[in-house]
Amino acid sequence: MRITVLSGGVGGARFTRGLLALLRDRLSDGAGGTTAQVTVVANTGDDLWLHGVRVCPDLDTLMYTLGGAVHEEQGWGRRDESRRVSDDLAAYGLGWEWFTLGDLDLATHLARTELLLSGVPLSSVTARLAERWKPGVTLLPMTDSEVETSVETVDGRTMHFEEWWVLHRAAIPARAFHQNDVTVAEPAPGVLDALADADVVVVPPSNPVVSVGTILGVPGIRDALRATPAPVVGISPVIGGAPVRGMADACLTAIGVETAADAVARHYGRRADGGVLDAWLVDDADAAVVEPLRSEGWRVESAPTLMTDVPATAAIAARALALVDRAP
Ligand code: GDP
Ligand code: FO1
Ligand code: CA
Repeated sequence: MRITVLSGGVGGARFTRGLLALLRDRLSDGAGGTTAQVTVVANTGDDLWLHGVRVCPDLDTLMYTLGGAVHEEQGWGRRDESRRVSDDLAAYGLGWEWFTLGDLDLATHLARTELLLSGVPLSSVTARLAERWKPGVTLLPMTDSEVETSVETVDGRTMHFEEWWVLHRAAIPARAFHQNDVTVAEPAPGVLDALADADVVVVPPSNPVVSVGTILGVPGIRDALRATPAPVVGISPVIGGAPVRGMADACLTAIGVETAADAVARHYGRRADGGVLDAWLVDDADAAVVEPLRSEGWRVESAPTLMTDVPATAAIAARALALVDRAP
C-alpha cells in the first residue's frame, strides 16, 4: 500500500508518526516495520540561509520527529540540545537572538550545506541525511529550488516568513504570502510519481496556508493531486474555531478564509468542484459542520482529532483512511 502525505512541520510530522504506528500494526513486515510505503512531500517555504548554512525547518522537524530525535515539547530542533555556538555567535553580534540554531542542529545544517555546495540537489541531500535518521518514509522536499516564503504585512513591510512567525508571532496582520521564484520551480524528483502512484493521498492537519498551500503552489503539484486516481483525504487543523497550536488563524485571515473546520475544507475544495480533496475529517467539536458539508456533496465525518499521543494519532489516521475506503 502506497501512501503519500503533504506535510509542513509539527502537525504533519506528528500525524505521520501516528500513521506509521498504524501501518506497523496493521500491515506489519514481521520485523517491526511495515510493508506499506509512505512518501512525505515537505514544505520548504520556511527555509532560510543563516550564518552561511541552509536551514530547512519542516524537513528537519519531519526527519527528527520520525527519527526519534526531536525536542518533543518544542516540536522542532533536537532533544538534549545545547547553545554554545549560538551564544558565541551572539558575542560577535551576529544572527538573531529570536531565531537561533542549537549545536546539534547546526551539524545537520553544516552537513546539508556541505552537500548542497558540492552540487547535490536538496532531494538527494535529504535522502542522504535520512539514511542516518531512518524516518521510515521517503522524505521529499516539494522542490529542489529555493522558494522561500516572504510575508507582506498590511502596513507595507515584507519580511521572511520566520521573522513574521517567530519574532512577531504572526501578530502583524499579513496581506499576502509569496514564495520567491516559485513560478519557475519544479516538483522535486519523485514528487509527481508519489502523487500519481499512491493508493491514497493524505493532507494531514498541517497549516493550510503556509504549509500545504505552499506545497500546492509549486507548479504541477496541485494538478497532480487533482489528477491522481488515489482518493485524497484531509484532516482539519482547526478545532472549535481555533488552530490547535501556532498561528494558522492569522494565515487563514490573511487570505480571507474563516478559521473554521468547514471553511478550511471549502478553501481546499472538493476535487469534483475543482479542488483537491475527496474527503474531510473534522474534530467532534465541529460535528455541527458535518451535515451542511454533506449537503454540499462532501464525504465528511467527525472524530477525535487531537494528536495527544501516538496511539491517538494512529486512530485518527485509521479514521481518515477508512473515510476513503483505504483502512489498512
Ligand atoms: P508547522 O510547519 O510546524 O507549523 O507544522 P504544520 O504546518 O505541519 O502543522 C501545524 C498545524 O497543525 C497547526 O495549524 C495546528 O492547528 C495543527 N495541529 C497541531 N496539533 C494538532 C492536533 O493535535 N490535532 C489537529 N487536528 N491539528 C493539530
Ligand atoms: N522557532 C522558534 O520559535 N524559535 C527559534 O529560535 C527557532 C529556531 C529554529 C531553528 C531551526 C529550525 O529548523 C526551526 C527553528 N524554529 C524556531 C522553528 C520554526 O519556526 C518552525 O519549525 C517552522 O518554521 C514554523 O512552521
Ligand atoms: Ca513550517
